Amino acid sequence: MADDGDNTTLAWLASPPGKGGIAIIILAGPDAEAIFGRIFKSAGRTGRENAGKENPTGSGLLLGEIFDGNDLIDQAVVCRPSENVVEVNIHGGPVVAARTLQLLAAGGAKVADHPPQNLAGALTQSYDEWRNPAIGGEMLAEINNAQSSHALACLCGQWSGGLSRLARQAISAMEGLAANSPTAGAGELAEKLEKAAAHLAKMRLLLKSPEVVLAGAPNSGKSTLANLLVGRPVSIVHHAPGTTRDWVRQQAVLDGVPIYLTDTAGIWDASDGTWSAVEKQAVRRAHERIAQADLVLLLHSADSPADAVQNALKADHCKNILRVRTKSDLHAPPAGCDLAVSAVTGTGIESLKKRSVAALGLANMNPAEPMAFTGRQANLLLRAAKSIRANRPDRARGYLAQLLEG
Ligand SMILES: Nc1nc2c(ncn2[C@@H]2O[C@H](COP(=O)(O)OP(=O)(O)OP(=O)(O)O)[C@@H](O)[C@H]2O)c(=O)[nH]1
Ligand SMILES: [Mg+2]
Repeated sequence: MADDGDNTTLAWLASPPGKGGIAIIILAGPDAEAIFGRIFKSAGRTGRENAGKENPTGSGLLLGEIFDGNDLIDQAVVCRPSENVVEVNIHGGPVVAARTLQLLAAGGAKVADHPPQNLAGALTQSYDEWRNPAIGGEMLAEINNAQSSHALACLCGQWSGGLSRLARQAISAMEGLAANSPTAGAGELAEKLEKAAAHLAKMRLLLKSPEVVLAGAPNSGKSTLANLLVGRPVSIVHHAPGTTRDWVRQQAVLDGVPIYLTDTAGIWDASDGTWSAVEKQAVRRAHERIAQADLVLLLHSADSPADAVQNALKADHCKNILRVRTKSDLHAPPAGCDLAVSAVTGTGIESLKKRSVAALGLANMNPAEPMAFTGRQANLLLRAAKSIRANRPDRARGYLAQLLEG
């Protein structure tokens, strides 16, 4: 089946690339059994009655271990769906899958980038416009990074619509055009491609889950707000200032956008040398998290002002700061304060989520809109746009075909 018309034995990763629970590797061809036999030690057919039996053969599932010499690589469940085909199920970390493929290659298998029938076939047989294997492969590689349904929609929309549809429309707009001839509506078309490329930074931020850090003076309500946004009591809350020492980082979803939210120790001016050694470390660790933030929510309340903290943040080179007045149920926010919340009554929390997403530049992302999510895609879109503007539809078509098909 997979011997490419000669006597080659192929090995390929049949599960999506990237992190996952299990990885499936298929070995197919005349030497499949021999190559696999060199790295696999069977522990017997699965099922109590077969445990410990030597070299069980035939159909059914085999449990065993994969070795590189004396080094144990992983446990594996193995089956033979047909003659000369071995299906190997191992744990899904990319390192284990890569090492297993390397071992099979060292044993004589040819490692293929994708199944012989090609990834497009694996994704769908149904619609021509869905045969975009390069974008589909990149989507599968990124899919585990999409940590909310909105992020998933923005990613998956590019394969079945968005980016793929735009590229197909652009190709058909240039169908049959000779080299050095202008494309109708060239400027508008090139702009659409450039716009799709410009979305790369946003898509990367969305897929990595931005780092949002809660900062403020002790007792300003950071931990209370962290617990509310995460949806469970992840940090200790107490009326005594200085409760949080080690920072606490958890996933949360703000208005559909997945983020990592970090609650930090309260920061205050200790120029009088009143910090204890532990407090000093806690504040240093808070600054470390703030320096890496995509957005800092700087909390302040009537009893915990922000000015000293804001000065302290300057050293962290933190540009994206949203000032949030807390405990609005206890003290009415001062005039001119445009973002006030109460973690007790919930007032202002929805507005805080929306403002945070906007401050991250991730508001109003429409999953149907064409958006590049890899550097390869953005690069090809920009090249295609440049070619269209230079009246080279032949080149532009080539770049766009490459975008879709690899
Ligand atoms: N009424 C009211 N009390 C709040 C609100 N937010 C926090 N508090 C109270 O303020 C006190 C301090 O809250 P924390 O969330 O522990 O404050 P923090 O900023 O994490 O404090 P440190 O960890 O010490 O820096 C607790 O008694 C909370 O119950 C709020 O919105 N309304
Ligand atoms: Mg705290």
